Formats: sequence, structure tokens, C-alpha cells
Amino acid sequence: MKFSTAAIHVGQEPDELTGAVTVPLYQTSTYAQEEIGKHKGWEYARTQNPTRSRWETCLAEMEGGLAAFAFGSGSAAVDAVMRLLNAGDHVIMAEDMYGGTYRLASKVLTRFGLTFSYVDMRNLDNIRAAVQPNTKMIYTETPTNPMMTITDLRGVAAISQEIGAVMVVDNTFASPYFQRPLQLGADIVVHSATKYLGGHSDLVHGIVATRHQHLADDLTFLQNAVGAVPGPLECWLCLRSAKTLHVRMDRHAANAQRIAEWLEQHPSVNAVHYPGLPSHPQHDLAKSQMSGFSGMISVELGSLAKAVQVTKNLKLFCLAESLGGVESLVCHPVSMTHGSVPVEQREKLGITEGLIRLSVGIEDVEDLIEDLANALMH
Ligand code: P1T
Repeated sequence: MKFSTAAIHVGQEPDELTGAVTVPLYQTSTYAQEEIGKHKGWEYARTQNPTRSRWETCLAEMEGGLAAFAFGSGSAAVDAVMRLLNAGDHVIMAEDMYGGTYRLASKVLTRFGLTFSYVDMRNLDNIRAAVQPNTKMIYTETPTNPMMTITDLRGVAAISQEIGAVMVVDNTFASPYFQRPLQLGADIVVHSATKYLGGHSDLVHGIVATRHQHLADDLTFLQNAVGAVPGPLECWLCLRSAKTLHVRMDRHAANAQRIAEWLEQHPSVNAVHYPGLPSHPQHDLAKSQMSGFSGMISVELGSLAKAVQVTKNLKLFCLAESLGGVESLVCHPVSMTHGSVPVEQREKLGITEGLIRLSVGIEDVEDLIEDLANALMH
């Protein structure tokens, strides 16, 4: 079954009881049991919820995995993956990634005995050089937030297999429509479903998907034992959004490509980071592992003053954290999403005070370009 058909049909068979075409919202905390030890397979809603199960089934298919697990946020999903490890284990993590993931690793998980090496994953030799006898996981994000660097997923998979580590990919920026890391050798995929999967800036949600039964068993246990589960409404909304993911992503990417090309020619713009531009240093690598370049662009304006001016003057691009919704957003990573990354690290990565990040929505692209033209001129 092709992607768009799966997104609309898998896990979404008409309801057995009523024939309802849309999966029902099971807003319940528990399930009646006929007698002690005799029930319909549903016991307690932290453990299982039919709306959640249907969404997890759909998402697993979209990622080409065996199973998927829903969580209360993307950060809770990342945390669940880390709980697969034990105190004393070492993780090689991308140095360029969502600031909140770095914060979780450096400020929370280290307190529980995990150690991290942060490396520039554009060069696979940096990963090899960071391997220790206790390296149990390689954790990457591609394209990265916010510099849009690309990690060679097939290359990382080869290293992970060689050293027997679990390979995890945060696939939030690409979405499963444009990139399926499990099919390129990754063991686990993570999403902030708050972004493209939810797609309408109206929910907070996370996903973990895997292609291995033993990891699925461990994640089933952790999802229930730790309990960072989403409510059924968020799962229902994600199922609603799955049906349009392919059309939304095509429009996000087409709009972003036009805007990135336009920005690249603009005299007030110092640099444009978008994997769909032939000038992106890893454009060919992006092409080899993504079927489209998604809707995120970072733009270097040269100074904080310029970033303040542009973000103030934009009318359609709303100044806000988050991304991946149908409406365009603009964010200032230094003061918003990457505030918890140390200054030296930010400077090394190119996350400057003059950098803004655009989440290109699915509005009419001419209107978006006019908005940017006005804001850049003032
Ligand atoms: O916000 P939450 O749903 O908990 O997801 C965390 C997260 C994980 N991974 C990536 C790549 C992310 O971008 C995020 C959240 N990011 C933002 C809020 C942001 O504006 O970049």
C-alpha cells in the first residue's frame, strides 16, 4: 500500500459497533470487566486506549515500522527512548539539534548516570572517534533544528550495527512522508508530533516507532510503567491530521523551495539554510535519503537588530515557537528554542543573534513572499 493510502486507511477501518467512518474518540479512563480476570482486552487507559492504538498502528505503517508508541509530548517520547538505557551507558548525540533535547540530556539524564558525547555528525569520522566500550546509542536529528544540517543515515546505521548500538533518529523536521529512517537502517524514530504530524498548531504530542520486536516490547513496558501517555483527543486529532499529511507536506515543501530561492537572491539576507537549495553543502546527501525537503528554512540576517526588525514587521509569519502547522511561523532560536544551548556551542553551530527560523505554512506563496519582502525592506 502506498503512503497516502496507508495514512488514510491503516488503523482506520470503520467502527465495528456503529460503522462510524471516523475512528471514535474513546474518552475513558477505564473499561468494565465482566468478572475477575475476564475482560475485552482493555483494562486501564494508561495501558491501552483504542483511539491511541489505532493512531499508533497508522503511524507505525507510515514509518515502515513494526510498532509505534504515543506520548504526551515530543520530549516525553525522547525521554522514553533514553529509558531503554541503564546508568553507565554512553550516548553519541548530534551537537546540532533541538535545544530541549540537549537540555534533557545535559541537565536531566546525566543525573541518572548516562553520559553523552556531542559530535558534528556531518562527518562520520567524528562519530567513530567518539565510540567508547559502553556506547549503547547513537542519537541524531536530520535535518537539524535549526541549522538544517543533514546526517548520512545509511552511514550512521553502518556504524551502529558495527558497534551494536541502538540508532535513534528524530524525524520531526522531515516527517515520514519525506524520510523513513527505519528503512535506511535506523532502529528507532522519534517525533515531536506537535509539529507536522499534528500539523495544525493545536496539540502537543510525541511518537516513538521501531522496527524491532524486542524494542517494541521494552517500549510497551516503559509507556505503561512510566506513564507519559497522551490523552485520547490528541491521538484522535493526529489521526485526523494523518489523512492530509501528504498534501500538506507537498505544499509546505513547494512553498519553502520558492521562498528559499527568493531569499537567496535578496540583498539583506546573508545566508539561507534549506536542504532543497543546490547551494546547501549537503544537498546531494539530502536528495539521496529524503523524497522532499520539507518546510523549514533558517535565514542569517547578520544582526540582532535586523532580526528584531524583520520579525516585528512580518504580518503573516507569526512570531512563535514551534513549527509544522498550516500557518507560517517565525522563530528566533537564540532567545526561544535554543536558549538552553551554551553560547559557545551556539556560536560554533552558527546559531547567531541574527538567525531567524521560518516554518513555511501552506498559505499562498505569493502572499508569503510579499510579507517577507515588506519585512526585509523596513
Ligand atoms: O515540544 P515537544 O513536542 O515536547 O517536542 C520536542 C522536540 C523534539 N524534537 C524536535 C526536533 C523538536 O523540534 C522539538 C520541539 N521543538 C520546538 C518546540 C521548536 O520550536 O523547535
